Amino acid sequence: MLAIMIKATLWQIPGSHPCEAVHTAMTMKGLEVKTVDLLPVMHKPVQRVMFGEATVPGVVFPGERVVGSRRIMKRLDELVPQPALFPADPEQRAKVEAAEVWGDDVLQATVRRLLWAVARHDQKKVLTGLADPETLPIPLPVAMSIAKPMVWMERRIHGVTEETAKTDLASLKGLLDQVDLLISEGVIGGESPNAADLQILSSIKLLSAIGDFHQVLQGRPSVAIADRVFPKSSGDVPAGVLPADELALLA
Ligand SMILES: N[C@@H](CCC(=O)N[C@@H](CS)C(=O)NCC(=O)O)C(=O)O
Repeated sequence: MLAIMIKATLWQIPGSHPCEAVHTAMTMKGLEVKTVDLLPVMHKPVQRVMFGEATVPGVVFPGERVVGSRRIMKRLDELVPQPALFPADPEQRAKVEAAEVWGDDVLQATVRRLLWAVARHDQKKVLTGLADPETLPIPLPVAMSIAKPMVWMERRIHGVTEETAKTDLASLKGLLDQVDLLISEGVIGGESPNAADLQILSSIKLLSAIGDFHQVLQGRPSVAIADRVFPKSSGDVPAGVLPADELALLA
């Protein structure tokens, strides 16, 4: 039988964890993927016009536009059932869906706030370490010239304050323990990544790009699985951006 390849365009911020999750899911499903690469902050008006919501990822499928990583994962499974992103068994499916919701609402959001919290100490070091010149929509020196207002705006958009930075740093170990628990229970970490794997491990992969998080991540099974599911580098921000009092909160 002749398989028809579905063409779809992912509107993304390169390196954004939910965008990486969706990109990997689209590739797993064998879609022909094009990307439109946007800059943080500037993506908001673009996405609002394109998708009616101001966030990435958004996907243009033939004849329809879907925004939000969870909605996109569900739609992908309807359009191309194999390999499945959700288990057929209802009990297993419920567990994967619950883990996916936690991965989106709690882990993804915390990792995003942490990223901008770390960046507030050294915008250039963090953004240079995360940027991939191949997918950056503008030349790196131009991006660096607007790094400070960009990080300030992102902190405002996501409500990153001195208080949230401290609370999030102190909560990270517990969140990573929760990921380890999901692996030990077999909800994530199986042979073929499910929607919860993609949602959760894309956050772990982004965290692992930041040197100051290496110690709290060290030896965790989630790091090796994230590297398997997302083999491409997520960047390299040298350790030493966080001041000692904030680093201590990770212990
Ligand atoms: N949790 C949602 C939203 C993702 C999200 O917040 N993406 C960030 C970039 S990583 C964004 O677009 N932020 C802009 C905003 O919140 O207005 C999803 O997984 O699709």
